[in-house]
Amino acid sequence: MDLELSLRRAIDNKELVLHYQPVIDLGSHEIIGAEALVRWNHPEFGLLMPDKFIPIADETGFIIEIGKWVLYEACKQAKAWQEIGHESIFIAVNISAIELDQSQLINHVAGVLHTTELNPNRLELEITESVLMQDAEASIRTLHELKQMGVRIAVDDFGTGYSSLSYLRRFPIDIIKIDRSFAKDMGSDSDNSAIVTAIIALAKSLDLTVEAGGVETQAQLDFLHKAGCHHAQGYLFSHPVTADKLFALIEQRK
Ligand code: G
Ligand code: G
Ligand code: MN
Ligand code: NA
Repeated sequence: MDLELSLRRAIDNKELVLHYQPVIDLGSHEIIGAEALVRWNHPEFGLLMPDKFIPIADETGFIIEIGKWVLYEACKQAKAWQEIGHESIFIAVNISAIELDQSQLINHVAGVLHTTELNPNRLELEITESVLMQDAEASIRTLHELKQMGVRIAVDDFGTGYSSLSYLRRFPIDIIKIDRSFAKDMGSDSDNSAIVTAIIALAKSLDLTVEAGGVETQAQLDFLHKAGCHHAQGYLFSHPVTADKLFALIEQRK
């Protein structure tokens, strides 16, 4: 069975689905947003996770089509949540290297915001630190165009790449997402605790919002709260879930 061939038909056959993982505000403990994470409901293999097909999609260029679909679905869903009473919910969407690199990205984003009527500042685009650094000058130009539309930019997997502080200052970014690998041992007397504390201080000195990923325990949450982290995500709050389940969680935590 050729995944590449069936991937081409996946969108038309409505086999792609989005799951949503909540983002929690550490001050209010409310759900303030969600990250859209794509899955492929494969007719033979069942629910496939992105690591099984995003690399193929990247190689074949099909990621452009998938990315367009994800952006549209995610913004439409965010608008729906807003219309049923959660006006300030934001949606975060992951953008891969190939998507960032193509000249149509700006037009796609503008088109989707127009069609869905989602407020641009309720859309957050997540780009990994290493992707941003591949061609830093080109990234800076693209990010400036996105910022001009009012979209917010998050640096994903922060701490795993090699961005220098001087570069970080030149990127027009809003949010730093600390990579989930740093959550391990957090709170105990470990290197990870020191790194997380330093990243939070750095983010604050640059006036950025800082979000921690991979939070699985109350001890990790307590540490982050004390360290002044703004937002968190992780299995402690919820795994990625369907849109309906996410809505129920939002209502529950209010
Ligand atoms: O839950 P999880 O297995 O969904 O996500 C694994 C990885 O796949 C994450 O690093 C995430 O950034 C990536 N990913 C998930 N959804 C998308 C998507 O819609 N587009 C892109 N480019 N990457 C995604
Ligand atoms: O790289 P990115 O942050 O875009 O991808 C999110 C990925 O992280 C998804 O695969 C998601 O399932 C996973 N994830 C989210 N929360 C946790 C967590 O608390 N622990 C672990 N181990 N993985 C998580
Ligand atoms: Mn992400
Ligand atoms: Na991440």
